[in-house]
Amino acid sequence: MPLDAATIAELGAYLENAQLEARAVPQISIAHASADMDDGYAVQWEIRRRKVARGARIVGMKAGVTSRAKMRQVGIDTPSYGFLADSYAALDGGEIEARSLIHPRVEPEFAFVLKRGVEGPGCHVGTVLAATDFVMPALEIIDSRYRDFKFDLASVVADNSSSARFVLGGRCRAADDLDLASSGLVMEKNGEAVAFGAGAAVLGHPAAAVALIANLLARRGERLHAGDIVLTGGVTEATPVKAGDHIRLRVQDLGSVSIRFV
Ligand code: 0L1
Ligand code: MG
Repeated sequence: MPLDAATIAELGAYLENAQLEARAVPQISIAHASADMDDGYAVQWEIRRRKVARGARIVGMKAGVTSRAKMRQVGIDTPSYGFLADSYAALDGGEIEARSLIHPRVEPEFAFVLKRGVEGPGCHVGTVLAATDFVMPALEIIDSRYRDFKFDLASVVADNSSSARFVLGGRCRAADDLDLASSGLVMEKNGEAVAFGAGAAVLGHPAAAVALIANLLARRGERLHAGDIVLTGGVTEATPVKAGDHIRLRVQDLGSVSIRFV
């Protein structure tokens, strides 16, 4: 039986407060063992509703767990989505206060910016490429609100797929100018290369992650919109960071993007 409306509201407040106070909490499935992925999305949309009611703008979406490396790291093999609020954006070459987060990790990603809305079901790589304005390199900073980064599918979906911050940078390029599946990337932490990969690690092609989000959104009668930023998910496993760390991502043909944790 799905979680009732009062429980969804309570869990939305529980997880959003944990985020705002940078405080780790037990995963929701401990108290709600029957919670499934749909319950998780109901809680995520409640968190989104709370933020929008307080004036937040939703600037796009993220795909989570779209590469084998990420699936192995978190022990979940079902991709998911989360939303990006305006306050999650950090400037390329800028700083993020580590103490505003619980236990941040950074992932190398591609960002698509859409010029047209994209709607499922039946959305595919071609639909996405035709609707894409440009592609950029992106760093996603994830921060599970759960103790020790431990969760199951329902819990992580409820927690907005660990969404916390993101940084866009480098060059904006038309997607059809690039062979994104073959695009290589290197992520450096404090000048040392810590992660290597190529676009194909993300569901065969990063645009497939955008299509996946559109198809999942369709189940709720929702869609991606013109102007949305869409992060396609970590190409490699996520790297833990702390105050003092500097991360730079270099992507073939797309330049670099960096952030410092202070
Ligand atoms: O962006 C991601 O792939 C994260 C999704 C949630 C799982 C995690 O926190 O690593
Ligand atoms: Mg990610």
